[in-house]
Amino acid sequence: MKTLAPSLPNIPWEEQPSGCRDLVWRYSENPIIKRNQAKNANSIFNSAVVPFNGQFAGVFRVDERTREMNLRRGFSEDGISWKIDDEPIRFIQQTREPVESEYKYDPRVVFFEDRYWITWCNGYHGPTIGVGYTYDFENFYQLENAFLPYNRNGVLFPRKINGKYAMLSRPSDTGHTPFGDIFYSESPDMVHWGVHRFVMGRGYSPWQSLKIGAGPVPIETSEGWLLIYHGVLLSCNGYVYSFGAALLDLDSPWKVIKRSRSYLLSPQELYECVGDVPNVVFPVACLVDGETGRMAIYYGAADTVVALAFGYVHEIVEWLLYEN
Ligand code: BMA
Repeated sequence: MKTLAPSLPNIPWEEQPSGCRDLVWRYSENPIIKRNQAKNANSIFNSAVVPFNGQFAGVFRVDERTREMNLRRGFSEDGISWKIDDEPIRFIQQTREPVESEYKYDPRVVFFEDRYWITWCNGYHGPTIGVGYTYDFENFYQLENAFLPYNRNGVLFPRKINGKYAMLSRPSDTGHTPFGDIFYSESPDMVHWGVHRFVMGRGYSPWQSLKIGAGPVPIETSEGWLLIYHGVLLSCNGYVYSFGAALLDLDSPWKVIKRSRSYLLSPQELYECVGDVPNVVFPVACLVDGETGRMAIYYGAADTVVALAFGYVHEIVEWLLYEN
């Protein structure tokens, strides 16, 4: 089994606590980002980070104290301690008719070809998938929305597949969406999306019975794309968000090779269970060291703070293939 990702020797890392048999374990100093550590922030969560110039950069979901949802930029030397801007990112519009979005949230970021691509949930008569890019984390450009409303959790693959850009997404509604399955779409130019395919649906096991959605950018391995995804169940007290993993075919990612029946992480710590939205772990970014297979998973906790968890790509893939 091989992880086909570049090496990242300075990936944030903490060894598995002794006696812990979980495939994914939490950072002992969680949460790494507090709700109010940027100006006027009500909460900072569901945020995306990438390696940048030997250090790290990110696009953060910062809900303002007006409770408006927006994206801000941040930088870090070690991937753990972050400095987040005072103001939202102002995208330079490269759309045919510039339209300010009503809100922005839940970003994903991935570097490929020559730039950092950003997708997010963009308010345009309801939620849909916004697409943009930056070369330098100074100037940010926005393209057309990928899909018609309503859609969320748009996640790009880290390279073209069969010569096309490829994206996972989760068609939704205008509210809190009591349903949801993952679909695949492709594009020749990052503007026109089509050739839609069903990937996988809710209901495979109870933790993912209500809806599912793609999490971080898929990780390429010799056995297939490793996708970390969130799943939701409805309890008598509301939605409970956990996350698990799936393995998708390398050339036809709408074909699921294996999928987890058990979750990898569910809300159990206080900072995951108490906050603006209780009982949420929501993964959106994953740093990977191709050399060692180490993974650092960034997830939003209780829609309030950012937390970190660790694991090994090969252990999760082997568990999916042989044990799950
Ligand atoms: C989803 C999104 C996420 C959020 C989750 C739990 O619909 O709004 O941003 O983390 O609900 O509230």
